[in-house]
Amino acid sequence: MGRKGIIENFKNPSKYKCVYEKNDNIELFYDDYCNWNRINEYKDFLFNSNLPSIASQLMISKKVNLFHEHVLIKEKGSRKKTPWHQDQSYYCVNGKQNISFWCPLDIIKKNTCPEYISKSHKWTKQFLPTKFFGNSYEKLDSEFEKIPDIENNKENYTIESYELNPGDAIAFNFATVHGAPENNSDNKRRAFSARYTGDDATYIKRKGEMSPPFPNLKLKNGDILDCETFPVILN
Ligand SMILES: O=C(O)CCC(=O)C(=O)O
Repeated sequence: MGRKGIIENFKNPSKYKCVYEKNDNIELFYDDYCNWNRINEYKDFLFNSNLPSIASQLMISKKVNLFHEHVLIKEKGSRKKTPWHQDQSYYCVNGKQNISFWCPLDIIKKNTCPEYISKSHKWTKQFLPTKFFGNSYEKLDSEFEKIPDIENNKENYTIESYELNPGDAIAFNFATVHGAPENNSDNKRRAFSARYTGDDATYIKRKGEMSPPFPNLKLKNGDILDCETFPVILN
């Protein structure tokens, strides 16, 4: 992944761009998603890099659908931690064959790297979505439970994080519980998250708020995902 796409993205962000932290009007932590169809560099990386084939191997899935991309930027001086959360409860996807690749565009030291609770995707727990900042989501799904206070009880969990270079990636399941520290480095911390689903993925309309919302989807609960929004890349 190059940096050109990210520059193009934030020169002309989508309606989904969110700013979580500002200082003197300078944006420090912000994100955007679902722009692959208009940013050629994103599309090329998501479709034509070796990620779909790695996704197929790691998910043990013949089929690979693109789910979406998500770009998260913490500028130098960003002091916000990304709260502990589990992606799947925000997503309109059921199933276990799915994967996110967190791909940094900058050198990442351990104290700036996202943190993952080892094997938490096997807990078979579904946690209420956590808003990155501000109040919690208003419409809550009663099937989900509140996420425990991990930040203040880290000693109770096996937490993994890594030193990374641009070109490396962390692969994790949509059910993996994760968060990220503030940007403790002297550089930007830009990350491109590439998300794919596999053979067992089906559509689910969550009872609570979903992110991304995919407002134009025509799928019904239980449908396979294959459609223009979630194109099949490998089969
Ligand atoms: O980059 C971050 O701060 C959080 C990343 C994340 O939550 C994700 O990629 O799912």
